[in-house]
Amino acid sequence: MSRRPAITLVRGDITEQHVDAVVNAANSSLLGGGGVDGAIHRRGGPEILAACRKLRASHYGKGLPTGQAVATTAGRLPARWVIHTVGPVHSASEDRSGLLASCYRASLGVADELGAATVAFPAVSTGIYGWPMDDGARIAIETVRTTQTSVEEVRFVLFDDTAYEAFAAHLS
Ligand code: AR6
Repeated sequence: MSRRPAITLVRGDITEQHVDAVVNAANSSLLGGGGVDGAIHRRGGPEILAACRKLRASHYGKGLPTGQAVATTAGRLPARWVIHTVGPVHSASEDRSGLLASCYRASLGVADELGAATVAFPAVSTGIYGWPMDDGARIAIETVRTTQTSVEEVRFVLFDDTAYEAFAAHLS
C-alpha cells in the first residue's frame, strides 16, 4: 500500500545504518568521490564500485543525470542496497531546488521498486556541492512528506549538530 513514510532523524554515520537501503550522495560518474560517497565505497568494499562500473557500461555511459537515482549492492555495509543519486551543485544564480527534490523522489521510487521498507538518506548536496544546510533540510523534509511511497521509514542521518538541528526544525 502506498502511504506516507515515518520520518526519523539520527546523528551519525550513514555507513553504520542497519536499513534496507542507504542513499549515496554520488556524482554522475558513479565512480566514487569524497564525503558520503567516499565513506560508502570505503566501508562497503569493491563490490559496489564493480556494480557501478557495470551500470556505467550498460546504461550510463554519459553519467547518471543529476536528480536521478539507481541501485547497486551494498557490499559489506549493513544494508541490502545502495541507492546512488546525484545532487545538484548549489548555484546562487540558478534555482536548482527542483533537482534536489528530484533526488529524494527518485530515490524513493527506486526503493519502491526494490521493495525496501527502510531507507537512510544523507543531506544530499549539503557538503561538497555547497547547498546551504537549512534550505537542503527544508527541501528534503518537504519532498519526503509529499511523496507517495511504500517505504515505511525514511531515516535522515545527519553528520553534525548543525545538520541535525536544521532537519529537526523543519520536521517540527
Ligand atoms: N554519514 C552521514 N553524513 C555524512 C557522512 C557520513 N559518513 N559524510 C559526510 N556527510 P557530501 P554532496 C554529510 O559532500 O554535497 C562526493 O565527492 C556532509 O557533512 O558527501 O552531495 C561525490 O562523489 C554533508 O552534510 O555530498 C560528489 O562529487 C552531506 O553528508 C560530491 O561529493 C553531504 O555531503 C557530492 O556532494
